[in-house]
Amino acid sequence: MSFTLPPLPYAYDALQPYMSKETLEYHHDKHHQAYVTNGNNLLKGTEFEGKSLEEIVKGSFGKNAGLFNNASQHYNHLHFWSWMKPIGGGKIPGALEKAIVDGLGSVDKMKEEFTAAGVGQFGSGWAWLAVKDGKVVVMKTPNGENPLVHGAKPILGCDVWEHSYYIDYRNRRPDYIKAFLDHLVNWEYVEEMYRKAM
Ligand code: MN3
Repeated sequence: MSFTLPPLPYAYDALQPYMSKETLEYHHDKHHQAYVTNGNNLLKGTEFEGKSLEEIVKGSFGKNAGLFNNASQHYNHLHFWSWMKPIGGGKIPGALEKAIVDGLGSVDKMKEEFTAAGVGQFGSGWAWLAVKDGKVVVMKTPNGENPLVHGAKPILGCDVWEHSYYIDYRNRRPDYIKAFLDHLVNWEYVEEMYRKAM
């Protein structure tokens, strides 16, 4: 299997004003494309050829840093585009909301912890909601790492690399994460991943 870059699931200008056309053009067409191109080059001739993306991410972690970084970022970004939608945020589907309340106390508490994780990730990385030991937890990871390599399953991730927000928010990462949670998250897709993770 080789990596391919699917088109965005919405128009480049569909997430405005919270995420601009320019950000999505750079982030999807340049950054994500680079992970796909580099990942395919690094995959050639390795034991991971023919494996699924998830198997490549888990198997290359700690063994083949170049391949891992690109494969993991490909995985993260594939989901990241679907974790957002036009007029997102809003009501969280019931079963997922219950799991969030069970794991983290309340929806407000979840948003607070998720924001703190994203703001507190020094340098590049991701803030996550993940399922670990049957519970919804908040995590943060550096660079391209994701919960899959830390014994958990990601159900929502926010890219806090500067390329994800600098054009629209400059240095205001907290404002970007707030806009992501309040106006961009596709909670139906989060719930779909939650169901698969349980
Ligand atoms: Mn990115």
